[in-house]
Amino acid sequence: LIIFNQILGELRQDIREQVRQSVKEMALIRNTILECQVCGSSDDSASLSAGFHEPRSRCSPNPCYKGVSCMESLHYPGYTCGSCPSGTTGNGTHCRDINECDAQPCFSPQACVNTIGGFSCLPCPPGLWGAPLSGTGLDYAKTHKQDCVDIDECVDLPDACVPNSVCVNTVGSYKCGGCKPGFLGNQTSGCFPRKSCAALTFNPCDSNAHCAMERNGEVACRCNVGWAGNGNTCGKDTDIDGYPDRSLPCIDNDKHCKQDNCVFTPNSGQEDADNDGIGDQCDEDADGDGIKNVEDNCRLVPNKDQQNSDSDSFGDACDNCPNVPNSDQKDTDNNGQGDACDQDIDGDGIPNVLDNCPKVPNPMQTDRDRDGVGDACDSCPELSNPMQTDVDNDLVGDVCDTNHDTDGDGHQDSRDNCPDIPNSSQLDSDNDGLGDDCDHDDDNDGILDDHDNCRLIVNPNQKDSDVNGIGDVCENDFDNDAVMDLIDVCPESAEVTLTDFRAYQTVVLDPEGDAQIDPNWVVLNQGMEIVQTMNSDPGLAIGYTAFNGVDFEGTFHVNTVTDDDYAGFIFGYQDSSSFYVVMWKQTEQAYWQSIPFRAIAQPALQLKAVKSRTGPGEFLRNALWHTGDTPGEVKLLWKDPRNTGWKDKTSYRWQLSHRPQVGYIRVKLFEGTDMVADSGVVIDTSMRGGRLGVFCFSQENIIWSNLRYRCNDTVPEDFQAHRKQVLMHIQV
Ligand SMILES: *[C@@H]1O[C@H](CO)[C@@H](O)[C@H](O)[C@H]1NC(C)=O
Ligand SMILES: *[C@@H]1O[C@H](CO)[C@@H](O)[C@H](O)[C@H]1NC(C)=O
Ligand SMILES: CC(=O)N[C@H]1CO[C@H](CO)[C@@H](O)[C@@H]1O
Repeated sequence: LIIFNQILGELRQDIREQVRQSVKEMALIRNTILECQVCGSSDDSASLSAGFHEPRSRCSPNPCYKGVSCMESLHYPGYTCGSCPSGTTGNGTHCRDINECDAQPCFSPQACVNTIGGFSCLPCPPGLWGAPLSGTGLDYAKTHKQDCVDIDECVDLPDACVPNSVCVNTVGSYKCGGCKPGFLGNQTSGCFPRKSCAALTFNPCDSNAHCAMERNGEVACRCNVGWAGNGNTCGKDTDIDGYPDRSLPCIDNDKHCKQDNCVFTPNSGQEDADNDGIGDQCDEDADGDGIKNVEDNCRLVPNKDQQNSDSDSFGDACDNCPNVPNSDQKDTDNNGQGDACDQDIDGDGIPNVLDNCPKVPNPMQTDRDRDGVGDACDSCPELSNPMQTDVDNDLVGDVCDTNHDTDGDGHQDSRDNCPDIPNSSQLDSDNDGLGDDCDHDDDNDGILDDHDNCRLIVNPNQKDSDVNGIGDVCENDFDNDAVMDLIDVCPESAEVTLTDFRAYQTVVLDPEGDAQIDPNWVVLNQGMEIVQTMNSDPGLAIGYTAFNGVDFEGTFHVNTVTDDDYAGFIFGYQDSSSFYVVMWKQTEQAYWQSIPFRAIAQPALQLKAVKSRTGPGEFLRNALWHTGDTPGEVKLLWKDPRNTGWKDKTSYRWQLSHRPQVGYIRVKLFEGTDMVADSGVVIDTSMRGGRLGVFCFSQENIIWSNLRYRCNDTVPEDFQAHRKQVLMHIQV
């Protein structure tokens, strides 16, 4: 207890001590405050305690930079300032703006806008897109960057280019190109679906017409066989020569809407010498001189006097050599003076007697083999052959004729510009000796064919302003032959432009026999109509143009009731032993000469491949007559099972498709508007292309009218179907 009391006493002493201490301290603080003059008295502090003189605050008014906090301090000067606001730098009392743009936070230096205490970036430039950026402080500016990425206008702007055209995105912009494949037009006019007959919402064609696509993508209407007109309006065309029986109310004044001036006899040229509205072909007095054609020695030139100074059948008024008999009236240079009386037949300035090619213009007279026959007309320009014999009528002289033709296109290897690729047309656009078909740069402009937007015309710059994939220099005339593609029968061959048989080679198929006379060919309508007037031996008139794939059509009409013999047409002609013929007879008949063998003709329309060992002569003559195979001469590929012959004074239209690259042949025959025969798909590769012509055998007064050929290498759809069928047959 004594110890407890002792401890208690010490504790009491301690507490007293502490109270005395605190009282002392309190007094000291009070004195300090009282002594304080500097602080002065504020209203607030005054109200604190009425009894004291309040000291003034060092932070009021705020001595720091605007917006920076102030804290009183025991140290001089009695306050401290907080740190400068972000975006500025300094000690708190004084703060300076930082230029964040120095850190280049924006897409471009020019796009950065420095503000007091921060920065902001201008929006991305046109064509680019990025989120807006602004901020404060260097650190922020250094760690953030305005991102502007390219806008793909082609995707994001639905109307950037006209619909269905090519849109090309570029950085910051875009370009509009041509129309997409399958569309036609441009950025101004718009791009519209390439027309197609199937897609027409409104059929503009006559009910007797069909719709066809032109090369330029336009839709055209063509009257069906047996109808004529402009396609929008068609009328019956009994003689199938392209002119309707009655005039048609066409709005475009198309000449094919005018009434046919010979309704029942084909005359595709509508020739009318006396302008009496009746065509020469059916006008009993074509020149209107009062003398009927059959008696008139000038059928087309009025000559009442019938004067005829020489002994040929042409009166002076229409005789191009009035004083020299010339029943052929041939006039090679078309100068109005017949060859028989022309001192310079070819008009090359060199008189016939001195000219080494009297019938082919060659002012230079070049003659490499010095055989007296100029190169221009020499069938063997490098081998002497003054006689120019050419037994097989292939225009290659016998001495240089090898008949060695690896690819079967009718051009012997030594003359074939593509000896291993069948190419009858021998087209060589750049004249480099290499045919287009084995030349990878047909026009020699350094741009390979597969990439050349004008394959046949030199255009190294490939300029294509309307971006349609066809170069400017060949836009409307692909082969540069001055005939617009629209009417060009061979838009991709400068050598063939329009159907024209005005220049032709005659081939007599029985030169030995004199059973009958040779045919007499008359060519009308700028080469689109041929008339044969004589009852003759078999003969051909063959155009000089050689074709690969071709479509060939024409109207066939026997304009007499006399005789009942053969007539037809030729394709794939390579020489007088190698060609295809489509021939037709009126009645069945055995040939009157049974030597060398008996030949029986049936009336059926027939398709024959002639590959003759003997060539022109009795064998080939009888083999042609015979409806059947004659080994070594003729193969009958097809005959019309109806076995009916042609009718007098009736028009028939044939349509032939020949695609030698695959051996496809198909012939259709129309009588009036009806198809009466169709060979179906016939495959034969004996002739890989060749020339076209017409054929007659003992029949007179044949008209081949409204002739039309077209280059066409497109293999028809029925070819594949046919192949499948044949294959299945083989498998079974
Ligand atoms: C666009 O096509 C229209 C109509 O075919 C034609 O008149 C115009 O010249 C073309 N414009 C250009 C730039 O090719
Ligand atoms: C070319 O032949 C094909 C197939 O036979 C045919 O469809 C097309 O119409 C022909 N082209 C021309 C321009 O006649
Ligand atoms: C056999 C044949 O026709 N061959 C080619 C000849 O040339 C044309 C065009 O140049 C090609 O399309 C043929 O295929």
